[in-house]
Amino acid sequence: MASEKKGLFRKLFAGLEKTRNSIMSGIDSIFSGFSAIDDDFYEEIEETLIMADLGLNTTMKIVEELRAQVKEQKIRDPLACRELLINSIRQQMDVGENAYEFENRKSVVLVIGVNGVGKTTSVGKMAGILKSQGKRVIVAAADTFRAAAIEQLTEWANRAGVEIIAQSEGSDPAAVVFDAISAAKARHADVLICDTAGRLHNKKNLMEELKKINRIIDKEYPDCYRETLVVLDGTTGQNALAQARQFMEVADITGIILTKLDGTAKGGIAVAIQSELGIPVKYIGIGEQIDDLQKFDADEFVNALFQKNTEDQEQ
Ligand SMILES: Nc1nc2c(ncn2[C@@H]2O[C@H](COP(=O)(O)OP(=O)(O)OP(=O)(O)O)[C@@H](O)[C@H]2O)c(=O)[nH]1
Ligand SMILES: [Mg+2]
Repeated sequence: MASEKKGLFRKLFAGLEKTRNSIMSGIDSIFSGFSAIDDDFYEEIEETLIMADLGLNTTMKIVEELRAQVKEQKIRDPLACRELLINSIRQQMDVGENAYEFENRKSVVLVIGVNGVGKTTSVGKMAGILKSQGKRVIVAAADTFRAAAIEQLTEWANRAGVEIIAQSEGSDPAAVVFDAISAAKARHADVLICDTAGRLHNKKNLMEELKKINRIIDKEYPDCYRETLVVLDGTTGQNALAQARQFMEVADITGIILTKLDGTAKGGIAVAIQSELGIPVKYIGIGEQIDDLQKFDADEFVNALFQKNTEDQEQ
């Protein structure tokens, strides 16, 4: 168990390399480059955090907290601020409850998000994780927009070793969900995960479709535990935050899946999402393989961001 945990951390650490390099090189040069804690020092820190996509509001909160701590503890040496800064970032990420209740209930997980963010991939990976925990999982191909989308999910279902419910291209997504719910009930599935389309002509259509799917679930499976996850592409930085806000307007979002953190220096967006939206990031994608999805742990995330070398990891 301990070694499995270590392995997961090593992967997270590797996945966050670009973000870490961008934040760390900036932060460390500030800590070593300043001999006194003054306004310039704080400004440099602000700039570095904003560059790493923590966002303006979150950065301001973090630096405010840092200033307060420095004053309270009468700290004079910039180097002594390093731990304080890390703790302040950690604090901003705390959204309290970060539950995975759906794993232990009869549940329906709706996976939504705009075009190309990694919905289908994440559905596949999540199915794989749950299946390996011994759960009975069904995935629903409710993205009926393109035949390729159904094929893609079928491949993922095979990889994960789970059942898939699909209809033909162009059929009504809500009808697919209806079928999938019947199957989930008949086969006593633990978790039903629904992939959806991100490629509708406009926002209104997309939102109408989500509403319709939600109505079907409420009506046909009223006692199931509901989870609605928005997938956001980490490489899009602040844009991801804007997308999350739009989905919050039309659906009860219970969590975020933040993907493609392996390819970006903008991983700080995870901090901004938790701090500014108050919605937990539940999973992060750190690669394209089936085991490249991790449950998100804010502490580990901050550790992986701020640890410098692999020796530190072994502790
Ligand atoms: N590097 C990396 N690539 C990812 C990750 N998640 C998804 N991808 C890639 O992103 C691309 C789009 O992923 P999809 O799962 O098809 O995205 P989608 O949201 O379902 O896209 P549409 O159905 O077209 O809206 C694929 O090439 C995936 O392999 C990740 O965590 N890391
Ligand atoms: Mg898709």
